[in-house]
Amino acid sequence: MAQAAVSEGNVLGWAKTDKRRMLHVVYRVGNLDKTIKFYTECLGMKLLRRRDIPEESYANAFLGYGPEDSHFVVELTYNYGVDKYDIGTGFGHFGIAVEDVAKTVDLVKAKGGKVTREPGPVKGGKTVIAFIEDPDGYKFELLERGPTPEPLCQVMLRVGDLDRSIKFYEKAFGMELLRKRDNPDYKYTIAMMGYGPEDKSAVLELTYNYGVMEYDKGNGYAQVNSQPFPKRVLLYFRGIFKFQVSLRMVLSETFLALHRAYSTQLVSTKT
Ligand SMILES: N[C@@H](CCC(=O)N[C@@H](CS)C(=O)NCC(=O)O)C(=O)O
Repeated sequence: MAQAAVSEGNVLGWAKTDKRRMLHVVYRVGNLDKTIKFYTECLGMKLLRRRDIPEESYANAFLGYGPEDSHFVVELTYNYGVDKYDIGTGFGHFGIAVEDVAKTVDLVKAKGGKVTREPGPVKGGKTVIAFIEDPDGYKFELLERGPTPEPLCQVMLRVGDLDRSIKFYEKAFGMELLRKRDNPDYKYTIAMMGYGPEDKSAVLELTYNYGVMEYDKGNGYAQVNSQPFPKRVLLYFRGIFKFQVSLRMVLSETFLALHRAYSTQLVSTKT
């Protein structure tokens, strides 16, 4: 197989040349119409696309702040008849950049939404934030920032070994460590990983809470899709979080070696 001889250098090289970016964050919701209403009315997202797949008993809706070919978007999945999911503890929140957190919180309250943390400076920092919950209980952190091309700016995941995770996202996905910050007063460290600067593109915010090695995945949050390739497979990192990557990449021996090293699982998918 030609791809079997690909070196680690080449695997990492693809990340620089294949126009990789975070495409979709995929998760399951119990009522598509209710979630679409909340995201469009309270968070200012647009409904970009909706499709029903009755033969497989599910429907999808794609929402975001701009077209899918240039923006990171949410991909909601509704499975017929399932109205409740367990979000688990590994998924943290989505970050949304807004120009006025207090105003957004007022709007969320006016629409009957749930605010779990009132606007104010983040503990140990200056950025004004607030936390709200969508109809399924997925948390959104509102971050006060100036205008940005990518308001859907973060996916926060909790990890049990930060350095191992950083290496994994660098090596398996070609992401860069954009920033790392320890917050000893509140006993956590965060690492921002992604394909571009934080103010212009969406990033993964990995959070390590001192001494916490294990989290539950639940069954609500699914995966981040990166790589605009037609043939993709799902990749699990230590059985917790999934990423979709190209089949070509997965066929390389180096990539498989990375998998063994990081105890990931591969699962095929139709999309
Ligand atoms: N123990 C926290 C650690 C992460 C954390 O505290 N993140 C900051 C945002 S970077 C936060 O949520 N602060 C809450 C606040 O300021 O009220 C967790 O796992 O969510």
